[in-house]
Amino acid sequence: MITGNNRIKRIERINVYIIKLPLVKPFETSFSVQREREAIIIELISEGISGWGESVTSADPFYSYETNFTTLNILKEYLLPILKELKNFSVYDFLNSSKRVRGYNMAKAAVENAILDLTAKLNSLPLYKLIGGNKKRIMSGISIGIKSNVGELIDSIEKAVEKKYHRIKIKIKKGKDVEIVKEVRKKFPDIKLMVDANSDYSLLDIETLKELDKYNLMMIEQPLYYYDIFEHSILQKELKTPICLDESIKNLSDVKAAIALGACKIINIKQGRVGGILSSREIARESTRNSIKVWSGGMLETGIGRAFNIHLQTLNDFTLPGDTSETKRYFKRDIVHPIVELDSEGYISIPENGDGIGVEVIRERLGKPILTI
Ligand code: OSB
Ligand code: MG
Repeated sequence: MITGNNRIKRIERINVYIIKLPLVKPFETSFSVQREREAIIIELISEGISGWGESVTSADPFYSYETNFTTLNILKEYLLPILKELKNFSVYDFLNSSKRVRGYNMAKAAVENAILDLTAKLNSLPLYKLIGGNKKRIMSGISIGIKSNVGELIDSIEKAVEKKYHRIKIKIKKGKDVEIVKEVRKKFPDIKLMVDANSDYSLLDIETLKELDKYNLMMIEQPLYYYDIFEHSILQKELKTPICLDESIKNLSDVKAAIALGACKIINIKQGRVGGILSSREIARESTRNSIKVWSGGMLETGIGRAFNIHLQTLNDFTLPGDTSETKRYFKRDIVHPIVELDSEGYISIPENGDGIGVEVIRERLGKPILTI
């Protein structure tokens, strides 16, 4: 388990890459249609060993106000210079020294992740052991985007059910909600099903959201605007279906506020959104202590970011299936191997191809660094 004793002498070199991977299929949410994953990848080198991290930001500020552009700026001007100054340091030293930079959780998480991968490798440990996880495999889940017609959606769900995904999430937005859920339920009365609105509704839509109570959904993810923690507490009192917060939760303080207000019953922890793996672990602990269930979300990450999500889910507090799907559902060609695949029971095994994140980065696919420090 990671302690302040897991120290790194110094970071000798830092490479930052930016890559674009086309998505196998466009991914439509209430806020955008995404056709490619543009990812910032960080490589930290110490004693000849590379630790890797990926920023979960995308090009546009539609999910979050952090974007690839803001991440690059914060990395270059603040976080990487802070990191370069540290000597004989632990991940906690980096987190403390970067506290002065307010916000930018996704940029901070990318660096924290790379430090954790490097720390694990320097200590010859797989990442999940370093962070105190102990599952041999984790559950899978799939997030299916908005489709142009219900038939297409039903086909996608059919395929996911065949693959044995442990739960299916469908994206909804205003006007593509109750009728669609009704059709899906008619076709699949028993599957574990949930919806994600990505903040498309307001309390004015309460009647529509209450209609969703009829369909035995595991949860409704982020129905209201991203900063509406209080409004979610009003909505939760009107709904039988649990609310799951995603965009609204950026740190432990948000979790405490959500719990105190009764704003949700479930939290989608995206490690990038909350500032990294260690913050996620704290949030998961606090949630469990307060009978709030958690799961790990995804941001269409490449195999690097996905590996962190998988290791995170080996912690016992992650009791619900997350948004971790097979690689080939996102990309034809990922930047790591091995790729993520489901076993015959729909589980995902923990990558252990070497220490740390346990996946090997295919360097040729990264191209040249856009920044070297
Ligand atoms: O809201 O969970 C979300 C993807 C991009 C941005 C936001 C979200 C998502 C997903 C897909 O739902 C999760 C994944 O499969 O990685
Ligand atoms: Mg979501």
